[in-house]
Amino acid sequence: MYKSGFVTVIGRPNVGKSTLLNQVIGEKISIISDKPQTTRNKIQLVYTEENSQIVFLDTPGIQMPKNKLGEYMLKISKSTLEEVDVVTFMVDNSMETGSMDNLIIEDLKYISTPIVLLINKTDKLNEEEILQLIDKYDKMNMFEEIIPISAINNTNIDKYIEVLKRIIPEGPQYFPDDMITDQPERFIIAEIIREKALLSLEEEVPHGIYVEIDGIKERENKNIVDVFANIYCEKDSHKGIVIGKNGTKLKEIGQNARVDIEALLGSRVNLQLWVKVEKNWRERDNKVKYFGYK
Ligand SMILES: Nc1nc2c(ncn2[C@@H]2O[C@H](COP(=O)(O)OP(=O)(O)OP(=O)(O)O)[C@@H](O)[C@H]2O)c(=O)[nH]1
Ligand SMILES: [Mg+2]
Repeated sequence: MYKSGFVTVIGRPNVGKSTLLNQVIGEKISIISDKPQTTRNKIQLVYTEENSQIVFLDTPGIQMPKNKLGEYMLKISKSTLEEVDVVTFMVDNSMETGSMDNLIIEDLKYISTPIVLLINKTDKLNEEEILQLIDKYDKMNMFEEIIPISAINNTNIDKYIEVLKRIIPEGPQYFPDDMITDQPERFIIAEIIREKALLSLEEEVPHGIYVEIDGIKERENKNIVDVFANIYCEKDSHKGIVIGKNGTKLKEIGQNARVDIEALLGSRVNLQLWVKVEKNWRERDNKVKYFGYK
């Protein structure tokens, strides 16, 4: 009997959803950073075994929207809840349930989809604290399973997969064995560049970044690929910050991104980055849509 199903992973920004899913599929597809709201789209990540296939949906962290981009992100995170076979709700190691977590929990009470709770970042907790947290969530009586994990250390992820394989229904293999994501190479390359920008930039600048791939060209007879990309920011003043003194910031972003893109493509890469300004694009519905968030 072949089993298959769709599993969405939701939770506050920064709890570790993308870290978990990269760990599960064993490749870095979803970008990760220590800044909230790293993931902006719904990304499918496919996990295939001999007798089962699980299609995971990585989603943007749920928070109160502050602009049009935020509204879009909230909508896609919530829209998956009723469409999937299992909802995974992830919280982190905080001993207090925050107000955003409480709002998500309220929403989850009204769905009929089975919910698995993952308590992540247990590498930061002792045994006693882990048991306390499990007990607290267990009393809510709404989770099919509660699993303490550490996404970064790969702790208990196998248990999570076992639980999912038990819950998902009999079904077909949706995607071929070797397919791990629905996202095109072009998207992953843009995301790698955005991740490196998140890594290198501080404060409000990284959240207003959008990366557009202008072209990917393989040079004839040479194992080298030219990648042309534009980094958009929201303000003129941000442009200077992204470029940095004597172009050092942009160079750092480019060098870090190139290493990852080379690993992804399996060839040498010549990466050309340009910085442009698209004033307050996150506030503008048509711009948010134009950039592909729809
Ligand atoms: N200590 C610890 N840190 C973790 C663990 N998992 C993830 N992190 C860190 O938490 C931060 C956020 O990780 P992400 O995977 O980007 O979180 P996310 O939930 O996808 O965030 P959004 O996309 O913004 O919603 C990163 O700095 C990770 O390295 C873990 O198990 N333990
Ligand atoms: Mg993420």
